[in-house]
Amino acid sequence: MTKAEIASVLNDIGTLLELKGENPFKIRAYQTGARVVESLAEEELARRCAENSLVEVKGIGEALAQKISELQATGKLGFYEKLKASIPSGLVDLLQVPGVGPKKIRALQAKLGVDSLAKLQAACESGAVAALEGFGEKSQEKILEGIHNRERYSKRHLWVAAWETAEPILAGLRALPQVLRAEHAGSLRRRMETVGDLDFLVATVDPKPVADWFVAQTGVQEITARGETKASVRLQSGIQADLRLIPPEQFVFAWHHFTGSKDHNVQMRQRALGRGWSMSEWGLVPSAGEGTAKAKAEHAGRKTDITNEAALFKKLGLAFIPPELREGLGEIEAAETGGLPVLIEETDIRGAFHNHTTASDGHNTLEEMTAAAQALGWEYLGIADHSKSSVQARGLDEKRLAEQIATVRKLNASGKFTTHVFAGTECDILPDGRLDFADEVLAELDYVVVSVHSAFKQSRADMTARIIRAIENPHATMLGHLTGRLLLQREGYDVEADKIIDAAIAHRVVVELNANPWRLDLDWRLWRKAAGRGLLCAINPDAHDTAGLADFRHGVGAARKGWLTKEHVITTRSLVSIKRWLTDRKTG
Ligand code: DGT
Ligand code: CA
Ligand code: CA
Ligand code: ZN
Repeated sequence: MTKAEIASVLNDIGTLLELKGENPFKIRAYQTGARVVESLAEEELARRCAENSLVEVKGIGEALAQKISELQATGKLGFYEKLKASIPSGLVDLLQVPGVGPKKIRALQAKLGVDSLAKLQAACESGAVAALEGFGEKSQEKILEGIHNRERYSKRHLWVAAWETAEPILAGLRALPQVLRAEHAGSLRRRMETVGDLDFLVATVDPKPVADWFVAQTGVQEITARGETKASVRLQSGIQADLRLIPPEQFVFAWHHFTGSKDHNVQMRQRALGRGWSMSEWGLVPSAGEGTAKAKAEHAGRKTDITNEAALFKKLGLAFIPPELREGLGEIEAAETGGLPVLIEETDIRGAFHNHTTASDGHNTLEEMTAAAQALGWEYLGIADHSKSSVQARGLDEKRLAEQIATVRKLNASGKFTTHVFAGTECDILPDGRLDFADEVLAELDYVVVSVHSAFKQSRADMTARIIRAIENPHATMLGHLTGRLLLQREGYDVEADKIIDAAIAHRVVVELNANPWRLDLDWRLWRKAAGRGLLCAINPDAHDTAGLADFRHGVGAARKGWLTKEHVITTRSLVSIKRWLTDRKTG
């Protein structure tokens, strides 16, 4: 097991022990153990397990050392399995409701007999939870909302998870001899931040063996539909996948149709009708005369001059519309008048500003992160570790920050890497809108990302005023994850994004597009208008390890969906230009 996996098991054990009401010292020992394991280098962990020298590490006792070694060597732990088996699974499910921790679960079980989500929901609906000591109306409402969100969330999947499931299936389809062409469609192709189900399209004249393969592939849990031209399965990961088998000459029409979105399709059909065509997944047929059914029959199977999507759009007087833009949000009008943006590409990115190191809650050192940035071909890497108020993330105080700045300057001077490192901070926005560091401390940095990490429950007006106050600080360069949302886990805090965007434009503060696939914050839906008004974007991976830097790609996907061009995104600028911009901002 990797150290991250071991740490996660130790944390789980802590939570389960808490659920059982075990001794707090014992619980804390596992939580501490998890943190210690996280902080070790992967090699050191392996070596100490092999040498039996884990006990020498501060925070790891005899019993814990033995368990860590067992996990490291075998990937299993008997103690953990027994512990899990000793607790009803319904009780463990309750942990997924936001705001419901082990302590509350114990109270709910003891006083109301709640041991499942269904019982918790019923207890909330009857008002019994509100009447419990330590709960109240507000908390009951929040729990109910959490249960409802959980149902809503569980129906969708994070884009990256869907992509990782879909890629090998697509490769498998493409390897079949009967498959002339295989493609993704649906929300995955449109790069929605979450995906309901996977849609695969195959061009073939021999559909049966392809469908046979699809429903028999490893990972299929259940076949939900099986026909001549269509098959649907539920995969073990819980995601559903549709396969559609299309005659080659209709492939382009089907691909366009099943890419969607529905709104885009409706508008395309209207446009086609206005030009005398009836458009469907089968093709384009003349809409005038005897009726479409007859025309359809005549045209079915007939060769067409439309063999790619660009030709299909052209037939309707449109420029090619990239899939990310097909949401029925004005892309057709833009495609008619030459107004489509030249969307930003992954290769345009030259650096990023919001990244962490082992100095705070990152898992790789400054040098490791810089080497990884260099491997990506980046001209610069911004390091923005947490500030002192983010205690749980081991935020830096003034002294450690000063040391880090000196280390960064030295690293740049050493010429060890071609990638330049900018010294920054991810400075907490305190509940009243002040920043976590004094002005003279912030002045020493190359740039400052300001983010909210506390007091999420403030009112809309308070949260908006708080963030605007932070933006007004002359040292603020960039605003981190504007809403704080975690997709499928937590709604963003309640803010007036428009007002914040206005303030950012007025104060020349960049707003980040946080590229962590759980965040993608600020949302793509808000970028087009904001950028049109002059807001600058920074695509920031918010990397906590070297692999996390590659998340910038998710940011580029979201930026494309938000109609952003290279010019809207400062992290496409060269090092020279960024340096000039930062200096200019500080002095002007
Ligand atoms: P999802 O799966 O919920 O993330 O979203 P999609 O967009 O992948 O939706 P899905 O899988 O139900 O259908 C794939 C595409 O097929 C959809 O984007 C557009 C097209 N489509 C499906 N149903 C309809 C419909 O009733 N009318 C029109 N015009 N298009 C449809
Ligand atoms: Ca879909
Ligand atoms: Ca579907
Ligand atoms: Zn952050």
